Amino acid sequence: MKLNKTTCPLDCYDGCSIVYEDGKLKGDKDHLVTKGYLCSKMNKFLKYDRLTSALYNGKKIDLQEALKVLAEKIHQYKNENNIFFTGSGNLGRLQNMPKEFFSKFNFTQCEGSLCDGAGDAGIQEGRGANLIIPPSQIENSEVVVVWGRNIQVSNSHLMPFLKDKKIVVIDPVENNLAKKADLFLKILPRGDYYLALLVSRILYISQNEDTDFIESKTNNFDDFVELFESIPIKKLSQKCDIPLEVAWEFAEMITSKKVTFLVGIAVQKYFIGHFVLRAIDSLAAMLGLFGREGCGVSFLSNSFYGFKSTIASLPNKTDLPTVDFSKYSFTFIQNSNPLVSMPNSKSIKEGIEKSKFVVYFGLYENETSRLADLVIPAVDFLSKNDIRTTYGHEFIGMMPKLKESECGISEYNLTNYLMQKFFDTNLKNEQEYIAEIVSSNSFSKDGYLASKIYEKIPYSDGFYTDDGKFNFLDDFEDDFEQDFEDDNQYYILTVKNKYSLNSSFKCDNFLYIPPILGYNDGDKVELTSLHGKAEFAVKIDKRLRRDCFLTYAGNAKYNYLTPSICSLKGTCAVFQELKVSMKKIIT
Ligand SMILES: Nc1nc2c(c(=O)[nH]1)N[C@H]1C(S)=C(S)[C@@H](COP(=O)(O)OP(=O)(O)OC[C@H]3O[C@@H](n4cnc5c(=O)[nH]c(N)nc54)[C@H](O)[C@@H]3O)O[C@H]1N2
Ligand SMILES: Nc1nc2c(c(=O)[nH]1)N[C@H]1C(S)=C(S)[C@@H](COP(=O)(O)OP(=O)(O)OC[C@H]3O[C@@H](n4cnc5c(=O)[nH]c(N)nc54)[C@H](O)[C@@H]3O)O[C@H]1N2
Ligand code: SF4
Ligand SMILES: [Mo]
Repeated sequence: MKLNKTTCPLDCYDGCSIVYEDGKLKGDKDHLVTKGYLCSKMNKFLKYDRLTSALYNGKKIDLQEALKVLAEKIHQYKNENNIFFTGSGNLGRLQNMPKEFFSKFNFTQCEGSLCDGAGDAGIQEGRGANLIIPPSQIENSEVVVVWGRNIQVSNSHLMPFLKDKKIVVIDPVENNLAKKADLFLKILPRGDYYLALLVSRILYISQNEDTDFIESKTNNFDDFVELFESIPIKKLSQKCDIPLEVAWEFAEMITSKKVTFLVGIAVQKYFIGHFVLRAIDSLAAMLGLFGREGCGVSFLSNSFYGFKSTIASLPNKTDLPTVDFSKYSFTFIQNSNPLVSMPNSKSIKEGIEKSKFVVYFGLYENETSRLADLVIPAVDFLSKNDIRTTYGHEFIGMMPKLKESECGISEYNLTNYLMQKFFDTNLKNEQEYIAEIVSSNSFSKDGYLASKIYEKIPYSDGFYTDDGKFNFLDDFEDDFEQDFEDDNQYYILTVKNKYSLNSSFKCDNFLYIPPILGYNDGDKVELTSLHGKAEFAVKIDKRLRRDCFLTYAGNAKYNYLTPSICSLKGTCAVFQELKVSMKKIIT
């Protein structure tokens, strides 16, 4: 790799390879997947306003002073309950570096996910390990089913790989890809589990299942059949709001073809999220779609699968989606904006306010940094050494240091400062941490490093379960609807936006509603859920179903409506496990 190449650090499927030249970021034309172009966020990355100074009680202080305050406060609270909270603003593995220090002081870390944990848990139950289909394999598919993933916005570098395929889109929103698709299923939000069962049932009725694959490579098929036969077919159709004839058409399109299902996080932002991925996997397994060229189900992978790192983890754990900051005396928040990105913002705000001393370590001023006692600016990915993997393709991204930074400090240097101050010792060299990750699980592919797991077609040697076989879904429970009996109740979506990356960059705070409700752009409304209230300005959006509203991730109000609970499996936040009622605010 040339020395001026690096990788986009942002939490995104694409993990773009970047060339840094003459102070500018450009796409790397040699990279097989990301092919020489960057998205608008990365093109403007160097222009966004940054934290330029450390702050203590709201006043600017010198970085060295800030580090001294940090050390004093750790010393002061070292025998109390303390937490290290980190997010995904930068996906570099060395973001974990401070754990090397905090592990020596009994700090707590969060376990679980704000993102893909529920789906990941479902996939692991069926397949034993959550692997993607590499884009080079997607290229060999005949039919691509885009299921709750907004490819053009959240995963745009995959678009060229979908050329000339039959496209099916399953989404409550008629986005641009849906408009051009061969088949569009405008599904009821949270209906994906039922659709997967409905289509499985149709395939079974029409005897289109792959009996050889089922017999030799799977367990529990009979239980799966019993499960989808236990719900009347009409009810399955109602629960996803997809007419039977459309479901038949979909079943026909995916029979005896090379089919890839590209599944996004939206289908699993629910309490039953793990069941949804298991049901989609079971549908695919019925068709024998695993371990074959151009076939399979690709969700967000566990991209670190097979890799090893010796960076410490912390002795105490708490569930991420429901973390209660008020329990901790010293709170260290890094690489995240929990006040906007965590569910139930009201309780997060109260918790952070109650914690005795809060440090914010990040790149940008934001809702969370404004609540912190001490703010420490980080340096960006160009000014530190790191490495990342990504959940959208098999390549590893090296992120060497390419320039000095005028302000801020890296996670490695901050940790090293604390190690010296408290223990008079140094961390091992950062290149050693990186080298051990690389050597644990990589191979050379087209001039780049890739995860060894993808040397072969995923699952071509069997599944990663105890007996090497796929486990069909065999049980299910769901009592969501019983909480919502009156009609003034709408589903509400929170989806990714082109111009923001979660709560970073240019966020959109509008509430999008369907035209049929008779509102106008700019009207002010109050939404109420079982968990909270929030006010929004409205925009009319013709792409929406009549029973469904939409907001974008990073909307500063949305999480005032969401529940502080974890998914049934996978310890995942459930950002769409709610319905809302709407009231116009008369001014
Ligand atoms: N530009 C941009 N790209 C990003 C991000 C970003 O913030 N901005 N964030 C990154 C991150 S952290 C992640 S996790 C990924 C996630 O990216 P995606 O997996 O694409 O997830 P979402 O944007 O949440 O939703 C995708 C689609 O699902 C639809 N949808 C919503 N609810 C349902 C449902 O119940 N069923 C079905 N079938 N569809 C539904 C939405 O309308 C939307 O079109 O994107 C990454 N890429
Ligand atoms: N309403 C709603 N909430 C959501 C979602 C949603 O769709 N809707 N999506 C969820 C998902 S999928 C995810 S992944 C999470 C993401 O949630 P977060 O991980 O909180 O991500 P961001 O909100 O983008 O905040 C990232 C912060 O990291 C900091 N940062 C960036 N680079 C660096 C660095 O190199 N070093 C340090 N120290 N800091 C850095 C920046 O200051 C930035 O403010 O949000 C979840 N929350
Ligand atoms: S945010 Fe995603 S699409 Fe944009 S440059 Fe980074 S990896 Fe590529
Ligand atoms: Mo995410």
